[in-house]
Amino acid sequence: MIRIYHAPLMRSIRIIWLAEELGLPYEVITVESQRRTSDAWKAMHPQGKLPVMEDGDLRMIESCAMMQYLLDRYGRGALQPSPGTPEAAHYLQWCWFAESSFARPLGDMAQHTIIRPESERLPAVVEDGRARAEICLGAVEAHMRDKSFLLGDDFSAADIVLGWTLHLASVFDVLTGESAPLTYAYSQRIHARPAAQAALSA
Ligand SMILES: N[C@@H](CCC(=O)N[C@@H](CS)C(=O)NCC(=O)O)C(=O)O
Repeated sequence: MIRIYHAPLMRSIRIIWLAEELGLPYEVITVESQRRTSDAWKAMHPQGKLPVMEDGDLRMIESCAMMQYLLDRYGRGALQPSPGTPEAAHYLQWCWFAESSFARPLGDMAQHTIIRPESERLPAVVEDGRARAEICLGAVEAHMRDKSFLLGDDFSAADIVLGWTLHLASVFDVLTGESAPLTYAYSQRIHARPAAQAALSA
């Protein structure tokens, strides 16, 4: 059984969404914020973060690595292009962009608005994060000009990776119908999928 350690709004949404798309059985374990500061949780995740995923004896941190594992182990070629092809190059590029470029400034915004205690929050970091996130959003908006999904006509796991990032971007009002209309419509479209709805309500 795949076990997904989860809390609302967190990247564990990506793993639940993918498991739903692939029709995989899984169990969600909700981890309250107090538990994440415990030594027991730090033994599960070295940074005390989420998500954590277990599949039998295997335990993983890093949401995109978990997704790639599930695709390779159970996906039978679904939701990702064949490795080594130009399509796979773009697939990898957008997965990495969504996590290592776009999610980073949004994470800084989250740290300094929600996560850290009020006394440690720096408004300048939030504003800087917003400006950096807007540049990333601009790149997605330009890309979506002639596409239904990141890779063209077909939905892929890269849309799930970016889907969570866009969800966070909407929470912080970086992504709106005015700021990036094409990306907004794309985000609405992918989040209307039953698998995304199941993940968002987990
Ligand atoms: N690159 C990591 C990022 C993990 C991460 O930042 N997780 C966030 C939730 S989405 C977290 O646990 N934040 C709480 C904190 O930083 O205290 C991944 O993709 O799994």
